[in-house]
Amino acid sequence: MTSSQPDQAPDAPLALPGYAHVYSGKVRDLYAPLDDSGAPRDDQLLLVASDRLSAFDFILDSPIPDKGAVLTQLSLWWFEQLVDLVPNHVVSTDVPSAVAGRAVLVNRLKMLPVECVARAYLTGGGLREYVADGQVSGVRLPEGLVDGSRLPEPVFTPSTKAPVGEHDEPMPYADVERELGADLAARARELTVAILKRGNEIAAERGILIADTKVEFGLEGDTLVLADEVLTPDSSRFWPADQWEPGHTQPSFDKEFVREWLISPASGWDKASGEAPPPLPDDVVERTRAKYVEAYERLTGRSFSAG
Ligand code: Q0N
Repeated sequence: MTSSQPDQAPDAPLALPGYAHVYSGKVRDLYAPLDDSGAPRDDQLLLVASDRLSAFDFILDSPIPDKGAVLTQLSLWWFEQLVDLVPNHVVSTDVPSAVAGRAVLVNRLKMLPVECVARAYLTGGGLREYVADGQVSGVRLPEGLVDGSRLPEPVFTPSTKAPVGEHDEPMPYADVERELGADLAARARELTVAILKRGNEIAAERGILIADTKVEFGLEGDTLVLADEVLTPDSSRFWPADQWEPGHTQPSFDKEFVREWLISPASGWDKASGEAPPPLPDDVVERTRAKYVEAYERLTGRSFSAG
């Protein structure tokens, strides 16, 4: 039995012949391909998306079948839609059969020590900053905005990269410039905002709003390269466009049923208790799986088939 703790790393990683496990995050695992002598290569990584789901800062005990594959395929599709804006780290989708569909071989980059976030709509931490002082990440915003309001322009709101189990903290843009230099900081900001704008142009036609997104960049020489996953429900807030109504918390496209059940009396769980949430009922798992598939199919216009 898994013991869920807030944002705890998962149990023993999958053994993949020909690869060495190097790191496990909340929902993704990294491996290094082994060379002919059995040594880990230093130029590539295998990025494996799991079926794990986080809610209320817990990794739930119930995996969502195919979530890792759906998000991997969605990310690959977005990389193609963005390739005229930014190069990406993808090398190949020829991966071990044990992780087929949910893993990507990528170029190993020198990762920027900054979480690059852009917000098109106001909610979460951005809303808290706005309520406190009328600005978000140093950008003054109009008066009268509420939870869910669309911003006049997307805003770059970088954050620190916190270790697993801790929360990312907002990072003043001046600190980003100190870390990266003014030139690289400006390029990362422009690209992050451009990715969110392009994402929303495409998603809007398909009934989804992307409230905000977090992207990760690495360097290949002097070139900024888009890494990790991009514009997925794990890295972004997806909202159903037809239910968008500023003034209250918007329903999450993917996690609505999970959150609704966990806070309902049926779960018997108290969010404030510090206890691990209980396993999800099968129908909540199935309806959540269906939301990931729906997001993929609406956005890409392709049908998702597992395996
Ligand atoms: C990458 N992480 C680990 C340390 C671990 N293309 C890439 N090249 C190099 N590194 C990475 C990628 C990608 N994608 C490394 N995640 C992605 C995450 N960090 C988190 C903080 O602690």
